Amino acid sequence: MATIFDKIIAREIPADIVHEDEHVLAFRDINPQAPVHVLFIPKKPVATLNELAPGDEVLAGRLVMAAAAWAKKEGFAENGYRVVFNTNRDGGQSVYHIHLHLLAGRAMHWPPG
Ligand code: IU
Repeated sequence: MATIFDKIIAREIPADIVHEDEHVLAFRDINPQAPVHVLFIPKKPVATLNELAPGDEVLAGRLVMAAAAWAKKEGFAENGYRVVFNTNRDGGQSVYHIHLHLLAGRAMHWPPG
């Protein structure tokens, strides 16, 4: 099922895009939970981590590597940052198109809420 993230990919609604390549789009979260909060999404729609299938290893790796490269480019690698895939209800997922949250710019807490 199409989500709002498909509309962002199609440029039907605006987003503050910070990275794009053939397979991955990254944009700033509209409700940031840290000074820097960016979502990395695959252009291919996959609802949750549960729907990742054999063959999606590269897709999942691309998200992680795009996030790490962006964090490094923006100068967050040394101090650190957090990446999170919220999954389904208990994970706090609200948009059913997988997205890797990248949070940076402050010390994170553990355990998370
Ligand atoms: P979640 O892990 O599914 O809860 O994360 C969805 C995120 O998408 C959440 O942090 C929202 O603030 C964010 N978001 C957005 O950046 N732009 C939108 O148009 C919508 C949600 I809807």
